[in-house]
Amino acid sequence: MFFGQKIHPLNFDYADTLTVAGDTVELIGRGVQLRVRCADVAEGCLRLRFENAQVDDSHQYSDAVLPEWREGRPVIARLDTETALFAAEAGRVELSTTQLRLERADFTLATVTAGIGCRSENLLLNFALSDIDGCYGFGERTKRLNKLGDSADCLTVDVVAMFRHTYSRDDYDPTYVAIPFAILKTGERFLGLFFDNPGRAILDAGKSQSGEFWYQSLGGTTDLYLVAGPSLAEVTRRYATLTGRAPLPPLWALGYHQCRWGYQYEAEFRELAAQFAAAEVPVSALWYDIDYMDGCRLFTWDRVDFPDPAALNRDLKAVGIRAVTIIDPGVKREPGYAVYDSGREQAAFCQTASGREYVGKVWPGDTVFPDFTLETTRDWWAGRLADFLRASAVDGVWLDMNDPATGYSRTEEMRFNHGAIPHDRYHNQYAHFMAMASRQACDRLDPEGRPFLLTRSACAGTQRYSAVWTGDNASNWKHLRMALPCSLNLSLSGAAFNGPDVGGFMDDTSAELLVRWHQAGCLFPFFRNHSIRHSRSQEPWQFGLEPLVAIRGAIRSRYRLLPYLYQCFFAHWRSGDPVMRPLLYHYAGPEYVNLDDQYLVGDALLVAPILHGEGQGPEIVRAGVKMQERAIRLPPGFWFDLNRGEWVEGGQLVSYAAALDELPLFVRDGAVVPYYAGPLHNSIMDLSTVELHLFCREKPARFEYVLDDQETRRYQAGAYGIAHISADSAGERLQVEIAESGAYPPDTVRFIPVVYGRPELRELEFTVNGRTVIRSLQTERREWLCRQWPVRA
Ligand code: MIG
Repeated sequence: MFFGQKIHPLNFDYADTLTVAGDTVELIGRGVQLRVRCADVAEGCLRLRFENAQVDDSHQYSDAVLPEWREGRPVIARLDTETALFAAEAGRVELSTTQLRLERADFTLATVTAGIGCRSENLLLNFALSDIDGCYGFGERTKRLNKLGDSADCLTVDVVAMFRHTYSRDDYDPTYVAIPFAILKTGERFLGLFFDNPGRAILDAGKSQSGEFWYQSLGGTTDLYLVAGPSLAEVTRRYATLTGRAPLPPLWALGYHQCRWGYQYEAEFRELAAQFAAAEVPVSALWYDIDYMDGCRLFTWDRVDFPDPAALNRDLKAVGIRAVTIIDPGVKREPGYAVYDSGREQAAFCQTASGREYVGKVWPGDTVFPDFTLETTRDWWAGRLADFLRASAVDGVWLDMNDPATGYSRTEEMRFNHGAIPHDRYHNQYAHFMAMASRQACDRLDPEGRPFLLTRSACAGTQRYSAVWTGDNASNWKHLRMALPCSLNLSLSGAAFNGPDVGGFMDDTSAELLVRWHQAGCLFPFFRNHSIRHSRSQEPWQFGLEPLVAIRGAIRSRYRLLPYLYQCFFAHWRSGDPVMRPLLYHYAGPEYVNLDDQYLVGDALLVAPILHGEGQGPEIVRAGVKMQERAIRLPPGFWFDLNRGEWVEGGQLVSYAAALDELPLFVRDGAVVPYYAGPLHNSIMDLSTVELHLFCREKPARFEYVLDDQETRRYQAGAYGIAHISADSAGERLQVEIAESGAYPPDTVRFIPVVYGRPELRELEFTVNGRTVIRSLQTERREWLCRQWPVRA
């Protein structure tokens, strides 16, 4: 089957009889023998299991759903004339021979008349899209935020290697990540459909047939989870409950990362650290791409280029720069090479149907692939990887080529469990199990600390083990533009910790593109500059002073806002709310349905980057300065423009012109933004003093600031506290109260208020854990994006 092709609904077979026995409904017809069962899983979440008798193995291979929800409470089916009824807690399901109907107080969804079909081992679920006016999720995708009228092939692929001709386009499909999750919207009510089947599947939201939503699986057992809203936030949170949330990363991983394919010598890394220092640009990690290895052999270093990697990495760490190395799954097939030999001894590698080691061809030449689905292999891998990380003082793991990429060697020959399990059962989950095994390595290395892993490929649930980057993009404006909806949908699909290659990976970037990409990307959950070998270098200083100043401004803004970002990650871990959100996450109205050229970070920051270059869109010249112009949708209420230092009234589309060093960035009225005001020393950041930027024009502000050690996993055992912050103003006085509670020693963080209020505010009453200080508000000047404007502290 080619990409983009679907199975015509008329090529499916449909049932004509239905029987009910206990919790099982059976649909039978020519070419159809389908068992359907229903279970209440979690609150607001029910599962319909579709077992097609023509699939020779009905085992559910997916690891997406957390173990605690896998069983569920079976719901007994009742027959009512021709229709089977499941009265589940999370909704009422009606099933006839060819039709499915779900009813909840807040959402009704039904298939079309011929809505459930089978075709050998394929399954079709065909929902009527009546009243549906938006569709989101779909994992990592190109194109726009709203997937109505779009389709997705859920098959993980090394995109550029397989489809060279697509690489600079912005409409290719598939991608590196497969998450068959769709969020449907009708009016202001949402419902999630998670088609849990790790095999290849197609989601088609009215592209091939308008008014119809097709789910087509190409094999295996499908569990359809209905994930209740009614709000988008509730759907997203419930999906995160079901499949897991990203654990907290170490603080350094939220900083700026510098990567490039082609960094090759120890001296280059030392030079980079010096250049960052000279340019006064903070950087939290330097990355080693494949060139560090000895002939691309895993867990080795080229000892000519890197005589003492551990010493190098320790030196970097001493100045606050962490080291991350790329780790590919492919092991060089070379008798005598210890990793190969020991893996072979353990029967750790994937095999063909007849039990030969499956061989692919990737960077090291002939390559074998660990079968990460086996616990024994994960154990072996974790040991090897942990030893490597320890010996070379590496802090983070970058998992690439795990789609899996096998070169010219046909991937389907790669089977699992010693050749017993066909490839497609685990194809989309290859990276997932690799990430699981690699996280295990980090756990061994440091059972107390927080690992940082980044993966290219992923499926539903992989967020439990690793962050995701969106793969090989290109240095062009279309790809910059596309990065926003792509990361937004990925965020709605559970992968909260994600981001693109900033600056663009392939082709040569330009000064302007590099600047705008840093501005657009500096508040994404993951922020890394990366480029392909032989392309134009794109470190922040590569294009001279003016671009450097602008890029530095964006990067420094991120560091200033790091405490806020950290809180967003903590909030994600607690509630499942993504870090990066489309506006429709918080605002109701048709104007937000397709809005994807601006985004929110948490619920307070609105980022509306410039996404076009000179000569490509509206621009003006003001006082001799060239500016790019765009429209910004500001939701109702007041917004503080952090770029210009002034309040703007929302509820309107504003036109905004931004010079090269300007990023349109707004904070909503009623927000508290924790801010780091100390010295910028790469990843070294002391958060024992935090400024609280209080945006209180008309609205009271509320915030829960989580207090924890920012380093260990003790938070998972509840070792954190919460500082409940409230700010209310009356007349000339602003009253700020902080009350700490929970399992963290009180008064360990010193909070300093910084007020953005109405002009008539004169006095601040500041109470921390019952102690009150009253003082008058004075004006001071502050740096933000390298601009100066007054605030009151
Ligand atoms: O075939 O390691 O997406 O980030 O620089 C290319 C080299 C392999 C693909 C990754 C890219 C990385 C590159 N890798």
